[in-house]
Amino acid sequence: MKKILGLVAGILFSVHGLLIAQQQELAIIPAPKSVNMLSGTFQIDAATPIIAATESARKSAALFNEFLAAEHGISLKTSLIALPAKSIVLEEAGDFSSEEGYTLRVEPDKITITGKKAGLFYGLQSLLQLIQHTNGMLQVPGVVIEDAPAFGYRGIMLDVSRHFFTGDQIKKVLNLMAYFKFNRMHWHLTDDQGWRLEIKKYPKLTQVGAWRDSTIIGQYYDFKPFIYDGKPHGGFYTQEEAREIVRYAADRQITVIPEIELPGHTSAVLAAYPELGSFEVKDGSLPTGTIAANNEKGEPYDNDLGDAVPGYWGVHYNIYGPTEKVYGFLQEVLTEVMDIFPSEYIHIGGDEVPKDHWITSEIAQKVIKKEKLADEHELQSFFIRRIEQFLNKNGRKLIGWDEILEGGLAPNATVMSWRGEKGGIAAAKMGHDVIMTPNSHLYFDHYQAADKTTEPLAIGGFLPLEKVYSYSPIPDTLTSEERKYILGVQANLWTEYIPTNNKMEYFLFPRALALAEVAWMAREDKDYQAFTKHRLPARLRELEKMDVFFRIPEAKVNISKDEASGRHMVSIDPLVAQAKVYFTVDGHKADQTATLYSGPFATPIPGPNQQPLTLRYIIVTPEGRSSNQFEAEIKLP
Ligand code: TNX
Repeated sequence: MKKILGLVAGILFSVHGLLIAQQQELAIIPAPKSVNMLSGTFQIDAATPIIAATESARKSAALFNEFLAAEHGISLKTSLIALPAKSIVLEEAGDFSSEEGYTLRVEPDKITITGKKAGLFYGLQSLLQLIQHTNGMLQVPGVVIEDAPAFGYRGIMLDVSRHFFTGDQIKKVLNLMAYFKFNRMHWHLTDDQGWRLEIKKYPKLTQVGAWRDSTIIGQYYDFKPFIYDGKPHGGFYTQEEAREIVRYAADRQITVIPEIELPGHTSAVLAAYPELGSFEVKDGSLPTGTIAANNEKGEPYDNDLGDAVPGYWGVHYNIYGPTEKVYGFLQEVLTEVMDIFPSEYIHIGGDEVPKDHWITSEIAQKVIKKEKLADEHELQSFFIRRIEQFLNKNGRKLIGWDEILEGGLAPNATVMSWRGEKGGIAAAKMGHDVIMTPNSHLYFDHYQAADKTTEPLAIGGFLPLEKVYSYSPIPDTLTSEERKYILGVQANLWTEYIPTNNKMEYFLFPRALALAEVAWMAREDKDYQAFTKHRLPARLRELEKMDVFFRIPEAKVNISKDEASGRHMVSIDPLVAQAKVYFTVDGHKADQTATLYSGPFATPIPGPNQQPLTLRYIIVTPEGRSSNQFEAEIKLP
């Protein structure tokens, strides 16, 4: 009897072990909150119906089908009513406990996803990530997943002003964002270097403001004076195209938040309408002594004298005048913006506003006196409050960069904390909502390697994957009451140095996958080792099939001493599944002529007083893309 019990226990134990092993094999990013493996698998084939009774479930089913067709070459039929056949059932449950959460149950004869509208969509994304192509069959392992996000705001900001990107490229990114359960796309539509949204009342915003003659080349400090490429650059979205993006995003449970910068970052606007600046334009020109061709410090914009949309970066001095004319303009612009974007939030920028023009502007100084404001900071706050009142009256909420705290925060404003977490902490303590997007951890325009010469030109900084992953949006210094104001996180992709689609994808991925886990998972559930062991390699392999030009990350390299031989053992595990590794240990270049890695190897026999050796390697993906050459030091003996 004892023996039998022992045997049963043994079997149970090994089944349990197997389930745990499988559990770790699931490659869903972001990893779900709770996973329990079941035995058996569900096989998807062309005869498997999707049962979807509600309209939104059918919409999500259609998108699921699009993905299946593109990646696995099959398309399923959707039925309104349950069928006797084994099927995928979408149960839209109005009383489900969470808006975005879902339960996904996979059994050999039935897959059931339960949740509200967004939850069903997310359940389907998880299901897509569970599908394994084995022996020509599409298999889904038996499992029960219960899942819900840690944060309600999971965003990525795309700057389309510094460089314009087509609607198709925006859609490609939206599609990927949805797949990893992001729900906000913050669209930075206006800045000094280009205005990108058609405004019917002010056609020159795009006729003039969307185009520049030339763009600076290289890093900002590479050439003094600057060198320009001599190529016109520009573009904009018609209102119809913007609406199409909004719809496309909404189908994927993403809200598009438009940003219309004020009162700074307005050179493109003032190139089109110089009378909206802080100085009076008389007879088409500005007062003498205030004009500079290059818009240097303290100089107003003068369109007639050759100022145009600038093609160089940095903080510009042009700002709106605090006038009724400007408020009227902004209200008309925002009215058109609100009509296109149903988003509750309207982002008004508010960052990096040098006050020099207001200091020397008679118009601005008069307002300061009349309104009894202490200084130009209070004038900015006064300006933003006017805009907030207008947005609130129209049922919208104002969100701005953390500089909107300076001179007094508008009463209902939400703060996007970018200069670290300071602004976010201050706002939360004042009872304002906060989105964390610190430039220490979430600026995706920063370099991905410490040695900048190995990477494509970027703005600066160093933001490796692991650092993104390590971020936690809730500062320890906040009380539990104050923590509730931290609504979530966002990465910002500024595009001064990102002019192509490939480069956009290179800077977004794989860092966006790390951010997906930061945004979705509870802090205590995150685990970088688990993330990089199986989930990331599987997803990167898939991203390659989806034609995403992600950066191929450094492999996991482990160097440990083998006590018996006194030599070191080196293992190199790439973070792209099925990728090849070629390496050298002789200090010379690694390319595809080098040794093909086939498993852990012993380091060379050390000579007397052996100096450390350098391991060099490259990673070549299954489709043949090669990584940068990476290095690691091997200390001997
Ligand atoms: C600061 S972050 C800016 C942007 C730049 C970015 C470059 C913020 C609100 N303003 O105008 O593009 O740095 O990293």
